[in-house]
Amino acid sequence: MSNRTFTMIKPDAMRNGHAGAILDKIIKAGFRVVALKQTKLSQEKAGEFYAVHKERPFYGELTEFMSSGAIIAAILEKENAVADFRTLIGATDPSKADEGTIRKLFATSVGENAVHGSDSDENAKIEGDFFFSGLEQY
Ligand code: 3AN
Repeated sequence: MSNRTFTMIKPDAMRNGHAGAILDKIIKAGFRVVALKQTKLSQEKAGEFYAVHKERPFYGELTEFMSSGAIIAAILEKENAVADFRTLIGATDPSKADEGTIRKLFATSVGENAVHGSDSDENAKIEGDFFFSGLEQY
């Protein structure tokens, strides 16, 4: 089991002014920031990041949305990071997310759902390395 996960604060949450509140919840939940940056994805880069969803009907919408504005990308560390972070953010569809979760509090729809969280240790490593060099991970 790895102790790291990867997250993005998505363009909807950035535009709606929720980035500070989301980072506060993450840190108060016991995650240590290993790496963090604000950036903006091109549609091509967003497509590369979400390549596993290439065949899904929402792929175009997803890559367009994810390249529509600034994001914050971060690597987070905590025991059982991947599973605990998925619990903290809640279900993909915010209307199905538990009370108090980040998506319940800050997401607007299944497409614009405020935050990304890695779904496995393997993907956490791939996704973190997509945004950060080894020197940037401490
Ligand atoms: P999660 O982000 O909870 O792991 P995935 O991996 O199923 O969910 O989906 C990746 C991203 O694709 C979601 N965060 C969401 O932005 C988008 N997405 C998923 N399902 C839909 C959908 N039915 N319509 C539009 N966008 C979707």
